[in-house]
Amino acid sequence: MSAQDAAPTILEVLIVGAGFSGLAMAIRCKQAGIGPLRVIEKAEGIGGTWHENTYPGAACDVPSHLYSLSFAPKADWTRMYAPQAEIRAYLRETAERNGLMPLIQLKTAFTGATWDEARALWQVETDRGPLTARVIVSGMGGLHHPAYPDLPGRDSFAGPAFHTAVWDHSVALAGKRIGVIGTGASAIQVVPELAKVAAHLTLFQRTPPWIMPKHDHAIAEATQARYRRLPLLRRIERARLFWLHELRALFGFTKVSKLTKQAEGLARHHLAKAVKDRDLRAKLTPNYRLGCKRVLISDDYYPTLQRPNVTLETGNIARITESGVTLADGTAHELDAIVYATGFDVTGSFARMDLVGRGGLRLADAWAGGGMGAYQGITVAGFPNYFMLLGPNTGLGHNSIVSMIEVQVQHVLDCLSALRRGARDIEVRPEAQARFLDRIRARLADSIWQAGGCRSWYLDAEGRNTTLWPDSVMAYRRSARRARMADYRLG
Ligand code: N01
Repeated sequence: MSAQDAAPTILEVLIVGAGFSGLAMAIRCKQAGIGPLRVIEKAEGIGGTWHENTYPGAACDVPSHLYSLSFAPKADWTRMYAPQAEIRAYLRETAERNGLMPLIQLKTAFTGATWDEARALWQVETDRGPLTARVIVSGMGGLHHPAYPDLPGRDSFAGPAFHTAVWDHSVALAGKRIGVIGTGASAIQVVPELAKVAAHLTLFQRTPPWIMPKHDHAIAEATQARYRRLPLLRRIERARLFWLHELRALFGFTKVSKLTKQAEGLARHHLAKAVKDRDLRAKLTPNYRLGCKRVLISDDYYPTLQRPNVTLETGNIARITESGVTLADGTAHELDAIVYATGFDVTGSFARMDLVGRGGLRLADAWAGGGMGAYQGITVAGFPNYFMLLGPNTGLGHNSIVSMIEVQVQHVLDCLSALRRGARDIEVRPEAQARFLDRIRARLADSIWQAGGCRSWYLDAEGRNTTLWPDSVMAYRRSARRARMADYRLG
């Protein structure tokens, strides 16, 4: 029976999104015997970002054994950095193994929800009809609404043009003149793959990224077998990787420091080793502090830019035309296809949710003055029984996001326990939220994202960082893993 057929009248917990965070929450709820439970997912498959981002070369830039759920281990990751298809398969297998499939309703987009004070329930709107739930847990994340550049003439291009996050697999790009706009994490993965098949690839760079070596490699079958036989070994490997990444935050990489200079030296060395041509190297050298944008890792990006069929274009794009891209200086690049590797509308994707809480308060209005913000990045005063996984200020620049998700899942479970003990609703106290936000905003004031001389999706239109956690994962664990009931009001 499908989730729709089995529709209970009132769900105890509605989880939105069947990616890493939604699945983690569902597994933990199921293990705790919480129900009726439902997961709705707008896509036609499981995996969230790993279902949607299918561009050639898509892979994770966090090591596989770290980028997986601690309570759903996988011994046989085939590479140090897993390719997209393997992560998507892992998430599907995890859902199946934990009996989640009957609870997941695909092709169902959450469009909004209104708090019904009299019944202490959320009236939820989806594009497949309404639902009623006592608790909503959002596992939507922020990186799922593709951002397209606001360039004149964008619709006039005659050939195929699409975003990395919505790859059009019906378009054969082999032998074509391809233009790629953007040089972020998605671009540096897709460009080497496209360059292998393109007649010519022109990469339009506005800002060069800082890039470190990746050292990706296959994990030998003997190692996989050892991890299968000896789970303790795999756990040690995971812990080793965690601390290796965590050290960056513990040593102050969230600030401009002496270490920033040293890391920049390493990245420059990587560039100098890979690119001998002085002019090309100059174009690829960032003019802002390392860490201000996401630090990228790649072994094949710099070599790709030196292929005879690749051009790195650093001139400003003036417009898109019917036949390609024209620069501000008048240079015209004739193209057969354009790939937008231009990232995501993060702030917009949260604001787009039509969430109406207590007393008719809209989430967009609650955030209108100071920008997005939530207690522990998880819940907002005025929105009882509503929790976010990977909400504001809980993204990471230095470690696996999965470790943040696991902290948040535990926090939400604590809140759900309070409801199970008889409370009608649970809502964070405004003063606790204000204290939390003051604390992290003070830490963010001189962070590298603000002081590093760059702009990125980490910052909102007013230049506030409402996306990243300004400290280590361990600090977040201490702050958020257990829900302090003194910070909550139980109704
Ligand atoms: O997007 P981005 P992304 N004209 O926003 C350029 C995650 N991720 O999809 O730097 C010209 O980083 C823009 O230029 P600039 C990860 O969290 C993870 O690559 O603003 N260029 C930039 O170069 C990551 O941080 C993995 O000057 C324009 C690029 O487009 C996040 O997703 C893999 C432009 C956008 O880069 C987003 O990464 C992939 C314009 N008008 C992604 N507008 C993993 O491996 C934008 N740009 C886990």
